Amino acid sequence: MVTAAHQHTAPGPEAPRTFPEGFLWGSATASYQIEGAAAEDGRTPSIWDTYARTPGRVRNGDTGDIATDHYHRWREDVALMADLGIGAYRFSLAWPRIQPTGRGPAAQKGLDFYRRLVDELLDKGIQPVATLYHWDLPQELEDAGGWPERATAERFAEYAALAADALGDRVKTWTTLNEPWCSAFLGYGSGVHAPGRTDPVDALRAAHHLNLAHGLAVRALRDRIPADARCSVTLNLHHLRPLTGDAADADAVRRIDALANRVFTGPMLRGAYPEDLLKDTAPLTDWSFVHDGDLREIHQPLDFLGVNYYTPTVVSRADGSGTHTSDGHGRSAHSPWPGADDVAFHQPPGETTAMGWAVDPSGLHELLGRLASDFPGLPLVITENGAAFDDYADPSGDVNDPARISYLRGHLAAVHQAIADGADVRGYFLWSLLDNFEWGYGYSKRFGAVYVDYPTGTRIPKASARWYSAVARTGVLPDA
Ligand code: IFM
Repeated sequence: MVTAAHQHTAPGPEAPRTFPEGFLWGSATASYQIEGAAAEDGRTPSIWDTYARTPGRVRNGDTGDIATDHYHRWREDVALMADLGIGAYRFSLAWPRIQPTGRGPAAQKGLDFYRRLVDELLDKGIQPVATLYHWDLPQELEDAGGWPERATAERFAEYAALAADALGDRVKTWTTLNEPWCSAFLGYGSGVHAPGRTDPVDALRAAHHLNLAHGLAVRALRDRIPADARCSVTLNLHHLRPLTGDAADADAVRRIDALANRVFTGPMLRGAYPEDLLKDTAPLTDWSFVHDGDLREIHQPLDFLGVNYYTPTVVSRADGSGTHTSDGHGRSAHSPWPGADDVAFHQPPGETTAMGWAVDPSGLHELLGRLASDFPGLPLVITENGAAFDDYADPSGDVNDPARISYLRGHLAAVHQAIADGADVRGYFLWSLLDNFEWGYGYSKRFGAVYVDYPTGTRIPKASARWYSAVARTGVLPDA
């Protein structure tokens, strides 16, 4: 995916927005959100199974037990992608399916599921892009301490090795972690994600051990996969804006940038934690959980950086009252921002999606520009972008979602502009292929290009799926 020749076409008044030759058009999902079959073929509970079963955690008491039943309908889902002309499929491997206790030998039935899926993708000419971890930590590893414990990173490297041994001959593009910010700060800080713990120091420890897990896993992958295979990580980089031009608000941006973005890009891409992050959090921890040699281990060469973008984040300096305002990730009495209780989060103006997230493609354009200048030479791939809306099937069975088409068009125009400005963006993955389990929101939010009728499992491509299909097939973004 990262070897394509890149010719940039700047959009002029008459120029069609044509993407570079070889640009990869994909769609994305994640194991717990779509697979179902929670107890099949030896799979054990993950932290999300436990969390979803805890009353009050997930809207309507929804769980991933059945989800979209992809574990049984995978062939149909691959056929759907093939019909839509999608060139790449980003999916995640369920750790508790492959290594049910989080340690020891692999479960062949779990691996067989992914072998069959990948073979089918390859057969249909769809490039598989495998993510090792999209939040479904085996519960046994959480019981042993979870991500705040160093041993979890070591277990992750062993799991990465098993996955690479089994699939490395077929999967050429690997991602270690999806959005480690959510795993660390929503999982162990605010508690709105599994495992639902709320300790700011545990959140920072988790962030470090996720960084370490990434580095160790890249090494395990590189030792096993062919030299032309690619390794990456996907981050949900927050595009931050100050509420006002005041210096205090600029400082709020700096602090959240450290906790949201640079806590990962620092060690992974530069080999060091940012000094300001260590200073801001010094009242909470001395970071002695960072051992000698860890940063060298984390700082592995990557073939591209996966970027997930949905909406920008607006911050200001607040009065330090100790509570935090909603930041779009669910409400909690506990902050996901250790040591930043005096930062307030604000709803950006304008149109929103069903998540309440502001629709603002300019944030994506600016984020890509910043990444291109901060990390020159590192190719970028949009590994997630998309929107939830209140979709429904009309009496004729069609699902019309013009707001999603407009969202996608705006964001793809932003990607195109970023490329024209010089950012090396190699691909775009729409989140999501299917409506699915949206974490704490259960099935109440629909992100799919394909509608899922949950009682029957029936799939209905939405109007946006047909629209995206035309873009993917032609590589050209239509004006309307
Ligand atoms: O559904 C999630 C996905 O699992 C991770 N990125 C954001 C999406 C929408 O919230």
